[in-house]
Amino acid sequence: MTLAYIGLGSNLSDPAAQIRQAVNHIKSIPNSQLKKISSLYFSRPMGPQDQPDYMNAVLALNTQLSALALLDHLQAIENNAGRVRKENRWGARILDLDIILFGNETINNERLTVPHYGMKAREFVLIPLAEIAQTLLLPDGDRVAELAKNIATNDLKIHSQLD
Ligand code: A4P
Ligand code: MG
Repeated sequence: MTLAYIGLGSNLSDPAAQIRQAVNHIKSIPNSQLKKISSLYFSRPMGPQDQPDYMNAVLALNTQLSALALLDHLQAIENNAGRVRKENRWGARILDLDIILFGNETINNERLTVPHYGMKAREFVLIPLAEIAQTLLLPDGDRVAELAKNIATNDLKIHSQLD
């Protein structure tokens, strides 16, 4: 069993509903159990500013799957939500599901970089993650609670509860 942390983001087609629906789909990933889920957060776009605001959340999933098998399930959920992959980096999306952490593993292959490459610079990842994992350490020893305390909030706000 591995405890994986998954970041959820949406800024199109009723983002709050997209995140809630994605949580339900994640609950039915085989050989896995949802352990914890953060609040749903309202967040300002990182990257191009000419796009709608986001909803973000982070959840903890206990899984017997490999990291790549988990990624396959998450990408199927993104595709079923109607996600269209575009060239523009950091652009608007119906649903983005990222593997933030996979146990204490460091993974670098053509499909996966774990820990997620942007996690330490993203308030919409660190703050929800710290909400559900106060004592968590990253593979490099950094303390999530400390990183979350020191990042600018950039207007990040709790919108509602997901559980
Ligand atoms: N991939 C590599 N590592 C991972 C990982 N840890 N988890 C690969 C998931 N996928 C990973 O993903 C492209 C490829 O990355 C996948 O095929 C997978 O093999 P993608 O989901 O198609 O691309 P992306 O997520 O659009 O990447 P991009 O454009 O770099 O976006 P980011 O970095 O994810 O940022 N502002 C706010 N407030 N909230 C947000 O959630 N999100 C973005 C997107 C921009 N601004 C935002 C937010
Ligand atoms: Mg992604």
